[in-house]
Amino acid sequence: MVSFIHMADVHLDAPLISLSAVYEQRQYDFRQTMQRVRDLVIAKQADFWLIAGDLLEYYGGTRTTALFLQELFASVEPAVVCIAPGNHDPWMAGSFYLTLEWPANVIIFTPEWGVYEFPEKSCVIYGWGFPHAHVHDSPLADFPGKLPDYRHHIMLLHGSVQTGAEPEHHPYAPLPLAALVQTEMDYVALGHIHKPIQYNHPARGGVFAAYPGTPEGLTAKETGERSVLYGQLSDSGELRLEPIPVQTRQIRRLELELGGVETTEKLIQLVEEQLREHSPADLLYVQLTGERAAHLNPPLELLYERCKSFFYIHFEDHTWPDVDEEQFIAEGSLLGRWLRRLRALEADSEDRRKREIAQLARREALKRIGGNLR
Ligand SMILES: [Mn+2]
Repeated sequence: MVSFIHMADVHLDAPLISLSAVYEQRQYDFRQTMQRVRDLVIAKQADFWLIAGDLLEYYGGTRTTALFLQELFASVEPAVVCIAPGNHDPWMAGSFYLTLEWPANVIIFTPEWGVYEFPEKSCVIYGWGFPHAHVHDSPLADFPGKLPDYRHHIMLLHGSVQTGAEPEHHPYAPLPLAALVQTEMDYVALGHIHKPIQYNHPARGGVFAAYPGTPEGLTAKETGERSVLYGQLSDSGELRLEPIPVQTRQIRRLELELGGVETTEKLIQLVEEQLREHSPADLLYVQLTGERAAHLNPPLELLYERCKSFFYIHFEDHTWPDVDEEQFIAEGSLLGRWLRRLRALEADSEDRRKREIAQLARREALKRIGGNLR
């Protein structure tokens, strides 16, 4: 049996747009998550710690974080740490992969396919790394083939699996699913896609390739529990794969419908009730939605002040003021003429972006009008 912990896309030292106020703490979170993964490698006595790229940002990655990794990796010995550089941490001049001396139990794959044999485990690990950020050809075209005389074959790779259903037209390191199948691996440990995806083998059935997703939410979209994959390959070649949550904090998105709320006090009450079930340690993205009373402009600054106990909270006002536009337009007042022009602008906009801007302007107008209604 061989076992592994497979992770990808932790993106250490990445710029965190919109999180500048908590940047240092958040970076510490990401490193703590790495420590949690390290603890898992040790607790499971995994043979391999597979890291499928986008580990430490090439641009912005710091020496101190690289040294943190160096120490972390040394601490899992005799487990072997395997890294396949991705588009955010390519194997190129100036990378810490080349400038630092890594512990003896660390393998870093390069733009030339690497094949590492572990005879005592009857296992071979194959891998490839990005030479620079913009690779748009399949690295599988140069795959040297699988070695004979070994029981287990594992591939580590950063790239975009292509099943034919992907919307992306110019993917990074495209990996046609059929070509992946042809490599005859027992398992392909993938990185690049930030959500977990598993691929079944078309002939054998069962999972043979997977993306673990990010271990710590990087963008507001990466909500909920974030995991690494614990894998066991039995001597008969059967794969058991188990996601294990490792995140330090969870990102949560919630919608708050403001219909029927007419006073700031009611609004605060509603917000506080809804937030009660969430941990103050999480990152919350709250969208205020629905058609709301025209005279109540959501007082966001006040909400932020009231929600200070949360590690990070972001409010976005998507409500629509319930001003009777028709009536204003029919009256022909100055405000009515303003609304009519904004509506015409919206209707005449050719592309989506212009239409959205016109709509935002109309919403802003309604806010001003609504705020002054008696
Ligand atoms: Mn990537």
